[in-house]
Amino acid sequence: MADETEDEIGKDGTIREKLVATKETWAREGRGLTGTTADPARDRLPPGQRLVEDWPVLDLGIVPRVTTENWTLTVDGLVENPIAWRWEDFQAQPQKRFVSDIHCVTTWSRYDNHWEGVSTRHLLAIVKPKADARFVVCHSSDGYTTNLPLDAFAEEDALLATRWEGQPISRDHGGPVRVVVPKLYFWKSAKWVKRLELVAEDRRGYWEVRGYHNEADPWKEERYSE
Ligand SMILES: Nc1nc2c(c(=O)[nH]1)N[C@H]1C(S)=C(S)[C@@H](COP(=O)(O)O)O[C@H]1N2
Ligand SMILES: [Mo]
Repeated sequence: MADETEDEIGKDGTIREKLVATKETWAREGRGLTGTTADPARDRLPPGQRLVEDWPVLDLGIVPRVTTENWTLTVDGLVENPIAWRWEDFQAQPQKRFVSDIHCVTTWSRYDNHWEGVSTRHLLAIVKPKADARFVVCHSSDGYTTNLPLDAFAEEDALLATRWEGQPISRDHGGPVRVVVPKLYFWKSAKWVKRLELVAEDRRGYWEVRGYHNEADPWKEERYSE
C-alpha cells in the first residue's frame, strides 16, 4: 500500500472567502443572539435555534480526498502513548452507537442523529493523557482546526464517527472519520480529522480566532466571543 502522507492528500476547491467574511460579520453583529438561555433538562431546542430535517453541509469549501486507504489519525502531544492509526487499526477498536442532536451556530438544529464509531473515552483510555493535558486541538485534512477542553472532548456522547444513519459518513460531511461532540455547537466537531493534539495551554482554532466563542455551549448561547 502506498505510504501516502497527510500532506499528499489532495484537496478540491478553494477557501470560500466571502462565506468566511460573512461569518466574521455575523460574529461582530451577534447574529442570532436572543439573550436568553434554555435548560437542556426541560427544553430540546437551544435558544435561537430552529429545527431542520435535512443535514446541511458547511465547511470552508475545501474538500480533501480522504479515503479509508489514505486516512491516518495521529494522537500526540501530552499523552503517554502516542498513536498513528490507519483505517484497519481504527476498525479494530470497539465500535459504539450514539444518538444525539446537532446544533449549528448558523441556527439550525437536527434531532436524533444515529452515529457509529469509536468513543473519545475509549481513545483517551488508549493514549493516556498526561496530568498536564487540558485541551485538545483537532487538525483536519482541509487545514481546519478547532480547540476544546479535554473534559468536553471526553463527554460520554462524543465520538470519532464513521457512520451516520447506518451509512458511511459521506465525503461532504467529513468522512471517512469525523469528530462529533454533540454538547457543543457543531463547528467544534472536526470533519476529516487527521490529528488530535493534547496540550496544556489552550490554542484557538479557525473560527475561534475569527470571533466565535471559545467554549461554544448552545444552551448558554455561546455563539461569539465579545
Ligand atoms: N475540517 C472541517 N471541519 C469542520 C468544518 C470545516 O470547515 N472543516 N466546519 C465546521 C462547521 S462551521 C460546521 S457547522 C460543521 C458542519 O458539518 P456538516 O457539513 O457535516 O454539517 O463542521 C465543522 N467542522
Ligand atoms: Mo458552522
